[in-house]
Amino acid sequence: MTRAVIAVGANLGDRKATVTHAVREIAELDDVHLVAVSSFIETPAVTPDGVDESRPAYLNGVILIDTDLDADVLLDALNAIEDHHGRVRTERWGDRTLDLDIVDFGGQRRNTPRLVLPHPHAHEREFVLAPWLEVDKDAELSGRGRVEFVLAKLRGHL
Ligand code: A4P
Ligand code: MG
Repeated sequence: MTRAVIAVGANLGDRKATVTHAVREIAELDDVHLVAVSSFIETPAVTPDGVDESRPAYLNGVILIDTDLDADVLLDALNAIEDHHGRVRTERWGDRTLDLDIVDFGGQRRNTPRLVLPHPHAHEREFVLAPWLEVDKDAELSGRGRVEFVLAKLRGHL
């Protein structure tokens, strides 16, 4: 059994309905047990060029699961849920009805074209770290340390 952290984001359509359905669909996957769901917060869109207030804002949150699936099988299942919500991949970091990223998978490190673990941008994203910390006070980001401190550093408190 592996504890995994999944970041959920949506910035198009009925965002609240989409994230609610997505969480339910993940919870209903075989070999997945839903452990916790964070609050969902409204966050300005981040693009490779920085924050872009002209784009629709995101609703972001994090869920914790325990799973017997391998990380790449879990990713397939998450991609299928994204597709089912009408996600169309056009531009990188573009607007999307639903984005499901594996932030952490039992602390594993992986660097393949399909799957990078932990998620390469997790440490620089308050909209990932804050909800994660909310559901796990002892959260650790592999290679970066305690999420509490990574978040404090990001906020300029350390
Ligand atoms: N992939 C590799 N590692 C992972 C992983 N750990 N979890 C691959 C999920 N997918 C992973 O992703 C491209 C490919 O990444 C996938 O095919 C998968 O095999 P994608 O979802 O198709 O494209 P993307 O999401 O546009 O690209 P990328 O680089 O994954 O972007 P991010 O990091 O997902 O960022 N602003 C706010 N406020 N809130 C957001 O949630 N999200 C993004 C997307 C940009 N700006 C945002 C937010
Ligand atoms: Mg993604």
